[in-house]
Amino acid sequence: MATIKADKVLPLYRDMLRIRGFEGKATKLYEQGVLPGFLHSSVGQEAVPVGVSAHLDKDDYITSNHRGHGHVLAKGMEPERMFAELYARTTGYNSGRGGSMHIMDFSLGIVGANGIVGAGVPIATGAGISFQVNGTKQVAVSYFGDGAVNSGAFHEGLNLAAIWSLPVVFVCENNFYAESVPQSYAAKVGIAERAAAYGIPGVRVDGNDLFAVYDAAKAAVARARKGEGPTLIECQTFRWSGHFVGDPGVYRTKEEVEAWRLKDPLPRVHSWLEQHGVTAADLDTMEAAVADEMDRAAERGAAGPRPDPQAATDNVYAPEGVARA
Ligand SMILES: Cc1ncc(C[n+]2csc(CCOP(=O)(O)OP(=O)(O)O)c2C)c(N)n1
Ligand SMILES: [Mg+2]
Repeated sequence: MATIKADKVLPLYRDMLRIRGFEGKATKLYEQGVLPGFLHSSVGQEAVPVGVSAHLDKDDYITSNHRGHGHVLAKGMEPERMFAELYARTTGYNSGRGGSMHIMDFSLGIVGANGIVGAGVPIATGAGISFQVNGTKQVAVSYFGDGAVNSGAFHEGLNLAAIWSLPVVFVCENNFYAESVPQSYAAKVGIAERAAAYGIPGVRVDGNDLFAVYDAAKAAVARARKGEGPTLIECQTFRWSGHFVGDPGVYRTKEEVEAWRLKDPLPRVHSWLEQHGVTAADLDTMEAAVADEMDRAAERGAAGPRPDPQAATDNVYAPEGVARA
């Protein structure tokens, strides 16, 4: 039974629509060849960051991974500056230097997406140490995939957070594949079960069910804020696209992908809202407004200036005269 109140669900549905809208627009632009780099779409996984971020304040931190557009949108990033970043424009969140996989904004508590699988896990643990030392009530969330749980960084990050009861929530988006490798091939034990090895709670939820994610995250964030330590949440979900946009995805059957598309997280919330008094017309209006927002954001994002090639090494080397420790 979901603990969420009806008036809180509408903005969460909007957040899910915005993630889907952003990914859809970015995918189109990438396929047209106008966005540089690689693009990893999170379509199909929208319920996870929205259900988690519902419990986070602006000064809480998140670490993200290569499939992170949803994580950062749900934490408060604006699509226009995100598109500018994807277009490598100076008006992007990181002056066009980070791109999709290294986008960050400290003022929003987004301390980094990360292209290195598993690398965000100990960064969140480190944030947890700083919150504990400074005596704040902040919480750090680390989002990572099923591919990250077999990395050393995952083990070290969870173990340290566990022994020091750090305020961290570890959120695994188990979409059953790491590139082409099925999760069942990569490990003999389940993901939530691993929490027992660290002596912390581990829960497995339907990651396509906003309410299930919301409830699990609520408990985990509350526990972290009370100083009771970390939780591992395994959210079972699926990415509809290939690993990256353009991946032919020969390692999955059409039937498997289709079965997961039928478990689309968005219509579930749509039906719930209709059952709780929101009209289909209002939802249509919201959907159209989000589509329009993404079109405008992409257009404005693309309009920013390109970086000056002369500035390529700015922020790479310390200025002359700065003493080295
Ligand atoms: C340390 C490291 N090893 C390998 C890679 C190459 N790589 C990029 S994404 C990826 C798969 C990640 O899978 P998962 O963590 O399940 O996330 P998903 O793509 O499914 O969201 C791999 C192996 C990398 N970026 N970093
Ligand atoms: Mg995966």
